[in-house]
Amino acid sequence: MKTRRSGFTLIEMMVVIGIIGILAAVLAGGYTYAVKSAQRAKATEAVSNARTALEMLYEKLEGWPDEIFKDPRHENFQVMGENVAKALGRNGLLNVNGIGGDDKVYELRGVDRCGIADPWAQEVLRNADSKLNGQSLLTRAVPSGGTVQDHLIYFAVDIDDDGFVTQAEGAPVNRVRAKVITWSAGADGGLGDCSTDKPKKQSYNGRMVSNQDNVYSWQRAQEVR
Ligand SMILES: [Ca+2]
Ligand SMILES: [Ca+2]
Repeated sequence: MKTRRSGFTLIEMMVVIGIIGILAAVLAGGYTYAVKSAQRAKATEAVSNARTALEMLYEKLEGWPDEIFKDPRHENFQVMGENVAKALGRNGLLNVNGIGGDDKVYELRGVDRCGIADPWAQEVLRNADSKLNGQSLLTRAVPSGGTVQDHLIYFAVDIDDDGFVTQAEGAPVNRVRAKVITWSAGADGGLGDCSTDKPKKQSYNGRMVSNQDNVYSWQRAQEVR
């Protein structure tokens, strides 16, 4: 006489648990991928808006204002910091809040709101106490890597009007056929080597960063090697 089985055997249970585990991993992976690509799309938009605003500034003033090259906090590299925000705000090209007020607080909030910081930093800035001064916001850590300062959008312009932005003019690659280029170091807040599409990690401020997550306003076809 056959005995009737009820319930599941241990092996059946283990198979089911295994399948649930695999499904969960696939779904979580898909979710992470979706979040990452949404962040990247936002960064591409922010970088492109920054480039357009700078191009419009050039058109409006028929040249580059000195102040965009002179940000006292970022002497040796070009980031879209407070002076750029001011220049764009004054010319109505970006909505910068609080200019003329307590500038250290409001300019950085303006930078946040008008998208001069990339999306990874904007998330930190949105949650930050607005009473902190600008300097301490700049050194605040961003979860995906680096500090807020590493996540401001970079720019370089065609200073000598020859139709190219070159390395000497601040481009991170040899030369690009453009009036203005802008870029973000990506989620990790460090540029890595921009001259190659090959995945490359390198040390930046004591941590490893990648060139794979960088976001550029130009296409590789615009580059002259
Ligand atoms: Ca040039
Ligand atoms: Ca990077």
